[in-house]
Amino acid sequence: MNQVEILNDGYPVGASFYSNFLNSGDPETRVGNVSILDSTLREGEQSVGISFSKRQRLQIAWMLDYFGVDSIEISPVISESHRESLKEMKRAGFSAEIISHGRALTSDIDVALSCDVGWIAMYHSVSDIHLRNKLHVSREEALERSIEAVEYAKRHGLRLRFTVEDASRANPEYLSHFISEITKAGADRIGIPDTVGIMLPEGMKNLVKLARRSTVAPIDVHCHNDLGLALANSLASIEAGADQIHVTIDGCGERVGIASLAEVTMALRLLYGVKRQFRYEMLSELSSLIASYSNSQIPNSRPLVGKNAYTHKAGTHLAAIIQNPETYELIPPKTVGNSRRIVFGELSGKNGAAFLLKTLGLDPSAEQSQKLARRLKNLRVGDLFELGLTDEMEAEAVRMTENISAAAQKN
Ligand code: HCA
Ligand code: CU
Repeated sequence: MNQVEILNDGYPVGASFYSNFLNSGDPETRVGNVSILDSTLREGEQSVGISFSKRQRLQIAWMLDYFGVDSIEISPVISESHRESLKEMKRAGFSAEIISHGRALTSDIDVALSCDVGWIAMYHSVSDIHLRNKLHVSREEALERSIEAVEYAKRHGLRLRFTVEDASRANPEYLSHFISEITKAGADRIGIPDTVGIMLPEGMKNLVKLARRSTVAPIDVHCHNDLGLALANSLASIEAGADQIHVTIDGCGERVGIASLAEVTMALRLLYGVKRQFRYEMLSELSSLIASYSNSQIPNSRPLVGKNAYTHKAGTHLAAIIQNPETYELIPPKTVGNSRRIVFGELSGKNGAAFLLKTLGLDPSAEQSQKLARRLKNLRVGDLFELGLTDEMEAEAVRMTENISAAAQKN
């Protein structure tokens, strides 16, 4: 199976063979129909260093819609500029649903109504730590005012997601009761956030199952990345029956953010065989766009879209990569709009050295390549330089390795 076939038709051997989930066929699972809500314009704007202009918001929304996300979330409560952005997004006629985010307060619902939206998201904390230290209300009051807010929104003809903020730290019995009462009051979806990123994947599954038992409404999950588990927790959630995953471009958001659009959509595709028509090749561009709008750099080590995601260095890797990139790549870089690079230096080895000389216009013998490799190693200069590979250079590399191995066989 080549790299493209993996993407189109099947799973990499390891994932399909070892995943219990794929073998178990859990009937509760909605993995195949999972949808994606992008919150770059809401959660993402809560990142340190991000403050989008109206023009930037609209461009991001256009691109997300074209990429193929199901919903795009924005909060009109923040400012007049956000309200105008929301209205422009509505006028643009996207395929993605526009979700207006706010608190479970009639004043926030009124703002959404003034923007003429069909779908809103409202949130209210449910953990004791939030109720006591942030909102200063009892559990009963919290439920009462949440029900009132839901009923108010329903009376005004809105469809709504109710997010039980800090669900992962709430009392489970109270949480279950809260979700079922909110559903009875008319909530159309329930959002389960891991607000402080405290969950393990197994725990997240149990949390989603508890929510599933408490409501018939579809379930969203929103996993924060404080321990680096946002992706794992999001995937675990859909295995347990969640319907929609919240993401942002590059995982931006409050503190260290939430699950990333690139990682979630690619994992769904590669590890779960979810067949969605996302334009994965836009992922690197989306990532660069956010970096430039926030005056920051994409970390080189970012999975899939970072500069190092397809950069190969060790001689053994270079030798294999120039014969067939599948040896050390999960998917071809072009799939996500990234590109392949090679680092030359003391670890290059003879194949790397041969490739370097060839690239510089020489036609090295196996011995010359060997010499250069030895010299690079002895110089102890570390990485000498990095080269981005074009298609022609890769084709050349393949021809060259064929020549080298033919010559080696003759000797
Ligand atoms: C917030 C909290 C929230 C809400 C999530 C949601 C969280 O910053 O408003 O509405 O889906 O992480 O709990 O982002
Ligand atoms: Cu959040």
